Amino acid sequence: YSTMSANRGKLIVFEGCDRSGKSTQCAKLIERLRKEGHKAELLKFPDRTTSIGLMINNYLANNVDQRDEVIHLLFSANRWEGMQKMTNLLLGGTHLVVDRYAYSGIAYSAAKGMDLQWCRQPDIGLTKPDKVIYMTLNRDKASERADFGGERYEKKEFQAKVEKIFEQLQDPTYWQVVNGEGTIEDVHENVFNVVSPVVSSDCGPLKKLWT
Ligand code: FDM
Ligand code: MG
Repeated sequence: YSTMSANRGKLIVFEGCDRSGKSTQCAKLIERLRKEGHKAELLKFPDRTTSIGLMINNYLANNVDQRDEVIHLLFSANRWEGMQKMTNLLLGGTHLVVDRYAYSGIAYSAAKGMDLQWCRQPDIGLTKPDKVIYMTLNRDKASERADFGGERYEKKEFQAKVEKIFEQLQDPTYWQVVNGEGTIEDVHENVFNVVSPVVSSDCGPLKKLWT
């Protein structure tokens, strides 16, 4: 078991508000890790390709409404249904770069006024990231980058609430804040400086949230 964990892939999660540059940086990081000879896969939550993901997509597109509790549990279930694949890849030595995870689940739901401790429960036991890169961007700069689309949650006032919750969730033992301002290349260098020591170290066996 220890041999397996010594060579396991690392779970790197990107979090942050909309337009902070997560998706761009995830793609850059994957490219860089592969160029340096690592096995690396990109994952994204919500994963809209599953049947639960399709329900989430319909909710985000405002095609259907759901009770806050229901959509919260669907987002969590969408992570749980990906857990076997993730575990297999990690134990097989593939690094995973994940665009959003359980922290988005809590931040967006709690920003609606839901109880934070209630929101945390369904994700207890998911694989714990080895590093969370929390991307920040001044909200005025974020709205300059591109217009928000029509999806639910893509509103400036709501994003401000989400940001507040993310700040409460930050855990300095495995989170690193990366400022999303600057060129894509400059931000990527900052990201890589954080990730590089993580992929080359022995992080021990996989751990679980929130223990
Ligand atoms: N979101 C994302 C949630 O509300 N809960 C979650 O658990 C996750 C993973 O879904 F507004 C929100 C965050 C965002 C929306 O995300 C869709 P993408 O990254 O724009 O696809
Ligand atoms: Mg979006």
